[in-house]
Amino acid sequence: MLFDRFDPLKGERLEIMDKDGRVNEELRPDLSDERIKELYVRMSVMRLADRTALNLQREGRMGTYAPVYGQEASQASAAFLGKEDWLVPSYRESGALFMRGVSLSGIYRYWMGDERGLIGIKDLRVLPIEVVVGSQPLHAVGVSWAMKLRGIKSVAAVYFGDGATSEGSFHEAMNFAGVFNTPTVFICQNNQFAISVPRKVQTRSKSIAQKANAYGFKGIQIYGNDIMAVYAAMKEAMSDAREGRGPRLIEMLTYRFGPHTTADDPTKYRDAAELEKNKPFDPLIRLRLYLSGRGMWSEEEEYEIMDAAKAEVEKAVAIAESAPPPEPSDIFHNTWKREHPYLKRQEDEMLALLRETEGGAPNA
Ligand SMILES: Cc1ncc(C[n+]2csc(CCOP(=O)(O)OP(=O)(O)O)c2C)c(N)n1
Repeated sequence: MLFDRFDPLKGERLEIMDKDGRVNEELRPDLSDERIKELYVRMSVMRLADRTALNLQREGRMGTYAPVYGQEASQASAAFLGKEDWLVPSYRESGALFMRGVSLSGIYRYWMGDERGLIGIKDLRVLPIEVVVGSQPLHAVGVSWAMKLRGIKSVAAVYFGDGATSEGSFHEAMNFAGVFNTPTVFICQNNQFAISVPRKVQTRSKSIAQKANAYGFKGIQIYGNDIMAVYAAMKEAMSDAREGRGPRLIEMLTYRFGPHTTADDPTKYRDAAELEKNKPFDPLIRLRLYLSGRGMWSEEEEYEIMDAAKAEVEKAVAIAESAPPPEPSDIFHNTWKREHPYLKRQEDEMLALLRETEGGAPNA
C-alpha cells in the first residue's frame, strides 16, 4: 500500500515515471498504454486551451484567468474520480474541470465574466469555483459527511494550493474529516508559490503531506508531474476514502510555469533560472518520451493531435464568444438553490443604482 510505504515524515515521496519517461516497473500501476495515450491527448488539449485563455485575456477578450501550465498531470487527477464522486475546485482547476467533462466553452464563458458558463456543473457533481483561498476544504468535508450520513458511497475530492494550507479553514476541515472519518480526498497541488510567496516560507513543515498525521489519517507526497504516480495515489486514496478507511491527503509536487493569474508578473518575484531548472520536469515531455519509447508517438502524429486540439479549442472560443451577454442580475442567481434574502437586497440595490445611472458608473 503506497500510503504506508512512502512516509512523508521520512522525506519519502512517490515517483513512478521519471522526467525521461522511464518507469519503475515494480511500481507500475494498472494503466494501459492506450489509456496513457488518451490522457496525453487530453492533457495536450488542456495545455492548448490554457494558453489560448491566456492569449484571450491579453487581447481583452477575457476578464482574468488562472493558468494551469505545468500542472497538467496533477489536474488530470480529476479523470480518476468516479461518476458518483464530487469535485470541489478552487480557481486554479480549469484543467481538472475539463478532465471531469465540463465543456471548454463553459469554462471560457465563466472567465469571460458570465457565470452561466458553469451552470451545468452540478450535474457532473462539481461544486462552484471557489476564490476564497482555503475555504473549499470545508465544503468538501460537508459534502462527503452528507454522503456518509446518507449511506452513499461517494467521495469528495477537494483541490487547493500550498498557500491554502496556511488558512485556518484548511485545518478545521482536516480535523473534522479525521474526527468524523469522512470520505474526503484532500489534493494539494504544491506548485511552489502562493502568488509571490514561495513554499519554503509558507510552513516550517518539511512537507504538506505530513500534516495529515496530526489529524489522524494518512498523507502521501508524490511527484505531481508524473501521471502514473498521480493515478496510483488517487486510486488508493479514493478507494480508502470510499470504503471508510479514512480521509487521505495527497501532496502533488509540481511547478507553476506561468503567472499566478493574468493579473501578476512572475518575473518580479521569481528567478528566470529557477523556471528554466524546472522546465525539464514538464509533465507532457515525460509522457511523450514514454509513449515514443513504446512506439506510440511520432512527430507526425503530434501534428495530428495538435490540429485536432486546435479545432476543439477554436470551437469552444467561438461558442463562448457568441453566447448572449449576461444580465447584471445573473451574478446573484447561480449559486444558491433558494433565493437568499441578503443577496436579494444587494441585487435590488444594484438594480436601483443601475436604473438611477442608466447603466453608467454610479456618481459618474
Ligand atoms: C482568504 C483569501 N485570502 C487571500 C486571497 C488572495 N489570493 C488569491 S490566490 C492567493 C494565493 C493562493 O496560493 P495557493 O493556495 O498556493 O494556490 P495557487 O494559486 O498557487 O494555486 C491569494 C493569497 C484570497 N483569494 N482569499
